[in-house]
Amino acid sequence: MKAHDGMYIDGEWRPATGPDVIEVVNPVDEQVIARVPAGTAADVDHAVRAARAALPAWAATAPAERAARLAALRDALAARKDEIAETVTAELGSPLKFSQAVHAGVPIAVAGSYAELAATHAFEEKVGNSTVHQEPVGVVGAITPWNYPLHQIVAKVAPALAAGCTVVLKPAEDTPLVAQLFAEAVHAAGVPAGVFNLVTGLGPVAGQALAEHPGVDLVSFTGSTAVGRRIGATAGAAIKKVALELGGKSANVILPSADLAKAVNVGVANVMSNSGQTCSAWTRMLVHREQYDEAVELAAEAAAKYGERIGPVVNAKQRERVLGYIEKGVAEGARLVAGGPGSPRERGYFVSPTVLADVTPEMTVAQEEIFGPVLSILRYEDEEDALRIANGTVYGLAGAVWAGDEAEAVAFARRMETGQVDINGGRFNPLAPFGGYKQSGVGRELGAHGLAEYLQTKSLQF
Ligand code: TXE
Repeated sequence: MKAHDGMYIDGEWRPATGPDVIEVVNPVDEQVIARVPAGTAADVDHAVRAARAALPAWAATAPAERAARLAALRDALAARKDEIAETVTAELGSPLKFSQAVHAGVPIAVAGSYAELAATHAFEEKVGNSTVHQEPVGVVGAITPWNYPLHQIVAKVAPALAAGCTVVLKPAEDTPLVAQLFAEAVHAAGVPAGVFNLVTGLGPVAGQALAEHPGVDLVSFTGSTAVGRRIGATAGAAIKKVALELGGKSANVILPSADLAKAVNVGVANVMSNSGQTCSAWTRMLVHREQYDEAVELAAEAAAKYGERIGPVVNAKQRERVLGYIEKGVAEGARLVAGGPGSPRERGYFVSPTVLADVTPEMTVAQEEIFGPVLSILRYEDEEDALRIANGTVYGLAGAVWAGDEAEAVAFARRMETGQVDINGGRFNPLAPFGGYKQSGVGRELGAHGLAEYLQTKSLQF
């Protein structure tokens, strides 16, 4: 695939300062499909300087002008929707239909939502004898993962631009191609030079340099808890703002009054989608003991149907990690009812859609994020027990509740320690804030709450 051999800095593609490259591998056939430059601390420094230089003018633009640029960005992405889908399919391995609907469709919708929010948000309001101004935080360092590669970028860059911030993006090393395409779309949208900058590179090199750069005012990170903890500590020491979107171990609570077959089928689909590489995936299904055996049977059938329909996981390391968790689950006493740790194909980083039954709350597979197509089904005695299990991990990112009566589901959802809950299935809403309770993170993405992360307030008293 075609790739730029430089960094997008100050409105142009500039040669990288170092000789190192990153090989982009197609996870379906393990072939190298492109090479992109591995950025150095010097590249990061150039990008941060460009973003700082562009900040005063961009921060001073009228919100309507920023809204117009974001609308142009949405249109530029929409015009290249097929290319986005093909690029994500090539570097992430997801089926093309899914790439079109989700990997391309969702970020286009999110970009559009910020075009509207930039136009309608009250950046200034009167409070008694004061006016309160919302001003951009400054230069944003955005570090994104590979699982929803374009969505993760847009969910940070669009609100940052809407707020009047400038940005340096360090995308995941596994999926840099769609990030380069995004930079082209930003350029086509007429966003001024320096407002958005892209440095491809390795996490511990370019990512760390960006997180530690004194010219960055806010670090927005999505990825592993281990790296997030480090970035949070670095930001804390520098008294720098930070937004962290980390892992999850979300509960799918099926109350006895629910439509069991529907809840199980949608629950399985939710976990297998994107080969399980979704931080908000409902990886723990909680079923009442009297419905447990039926639910396990339904889930095993549903998972078996996925067979060849899901793509591989992103790389060999993730595959080993996921298979290791399946083995550990079985070793700790879980019962394998679908899939397993074997290789479904000779080539590619595939993992069979896997269902583990008889999982108990203290097992590793019920506590740690697996990030693969693996569902754990747990048994509960009564509602209080279900709530204890649902809230019994260090995470709190998402979840689901199913009940015959919506009000019953809502009452349960309100007691869950988690940032987002789908009621009887739910539907994606690009305006709904997304983010974690507990160790799932700090801050929110999407909608007005996502915009607020990139704003700071100043009050003038009269
Ligand atoms: O994440 P990393 P990995 C979880 C998931 C997965 C695990 C490992 O459980 O199995 O994390 O994935 C950059 N300083 N999630 O290893 O390393 C890196 O280059 C600064 C959950 O891929 O955290 C990439 O751009 N940056 C998740 C980004 O951090 C650093 C999505 C994420 O990579 C860095 C992905 C450093 N020292 C993984 N080291 C979610 N919440 O959606 C790495 N990076």
